[in-house]
Amino acid sequence: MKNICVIGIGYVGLPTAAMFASKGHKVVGFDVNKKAVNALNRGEIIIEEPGLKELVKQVVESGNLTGSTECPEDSDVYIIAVPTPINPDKTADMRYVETATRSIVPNLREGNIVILESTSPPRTVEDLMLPILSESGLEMGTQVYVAHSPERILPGQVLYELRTNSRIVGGINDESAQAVKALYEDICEGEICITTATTAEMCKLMENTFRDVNIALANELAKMSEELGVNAWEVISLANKHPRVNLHSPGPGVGGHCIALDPWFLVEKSKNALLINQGRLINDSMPEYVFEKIKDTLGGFNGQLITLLGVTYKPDIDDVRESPIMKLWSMLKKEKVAVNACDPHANEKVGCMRDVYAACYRSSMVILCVNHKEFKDLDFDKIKELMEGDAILDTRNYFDRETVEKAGLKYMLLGDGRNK
Ligand code: SAJ
Repeated sequence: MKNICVIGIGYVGLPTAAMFASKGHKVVGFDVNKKAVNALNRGEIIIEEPGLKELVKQVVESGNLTGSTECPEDSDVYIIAVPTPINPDKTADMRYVETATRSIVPNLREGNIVILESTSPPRTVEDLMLPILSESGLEMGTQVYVAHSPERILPGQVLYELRTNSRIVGGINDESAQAVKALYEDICEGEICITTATTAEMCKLMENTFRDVNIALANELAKMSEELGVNAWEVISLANKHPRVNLHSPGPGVGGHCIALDPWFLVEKSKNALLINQGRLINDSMPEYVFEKIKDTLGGFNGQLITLLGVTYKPDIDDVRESPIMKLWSMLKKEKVAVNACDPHANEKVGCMRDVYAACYRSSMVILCVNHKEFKDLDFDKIKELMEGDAILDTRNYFDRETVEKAGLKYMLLGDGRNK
């Protein structure tokens, strides 16, 4: 059993803390967010993640997990899982990692383990963390073990993936990597691969960058398809029958605090990240591409009401961070367009409507932005009755064209250039 301090009890830190606590470790979730810490000590959570509420309640009641706004003094292991946002100029904002690292130094003891889980630019462990940790007077790698072990968990299935995904452990030396591997074997049934800290940083970034560049390819295909008179979704479906082709899906943009941000860490650090930079620009162009499509369909904005179905960054979760739909919504607000934004999952402070049909009432155009399960099998006859206009724009290939058209509505699909 070890005393573990998880610094940052957010989307990654809290599930990780709960998992270690469920294996008998004594875990303290250290966070500056008093609301999160107080909720934790009540056995509650402030994020939506299936199964997490029950697990947190169980380990808090067992006494193995507590929250604190102070860094505990007697930890054996420190896991840093704080945000690594991007500045407006697309450079990495590493202040939270730096602050978290500094908070460890006064309590650091021989034999301690320090793990960076936060997704970070290459060389963060070597160039940012080690000089700070060395202020303790202890020798890194022999008296204190240091590693980077990025998470790969998919929001919405976090607890399952924490347990089953393979993990990369990148140590500043082999002793560090071995010590951290032994620790993660308590919660991870997947393969645990050993490497260097900087290689681990690069792996994490390349995993998400691979996805972002492939989504950009799909978005570029959508634009080309509208230009050339084909349906991008049909091209993708047929091309993916090739055994080694996996075209991704177009959409109204790429959101989330990972795919939309991580590639910028490489653009900042390498002058060779040209394709990666272009991919980000293509994906970030999609909210405006959809905005222009709305404007063209309506023949300009003249007081119409518009309905956005879904504002989170992906289906069936509450997270709106970097959501492209939030960008689209603010573009419409800037043009003084009346918008009913409907989302059954977004947290209440976002200010969304919850009822689809109320959101469609007197609407000139309904845009399906996020394929939440609640938007499947809608009653389009009822929507037709409620709307003032008849335009339905599907940005996710989620609705059935025939069903929509049978109700007397005009169905448009992002990336479908047929019937131009
Ligand atoms: N998206 C598309 N088209 C696609 C796939 C996704 O437009 O074909 C959009 C989604 O709508 C969303 C965004 O991309 O706005 C990102 O969605 P996602 O499900 O791909 O990514 P995340 O951020 O929920 O999770 C990713 C995962 N990384 C990979 O799949 C390589 C997850 O494993 C990581 O742990 C996570 O980022 C992270 O925390 O880094």
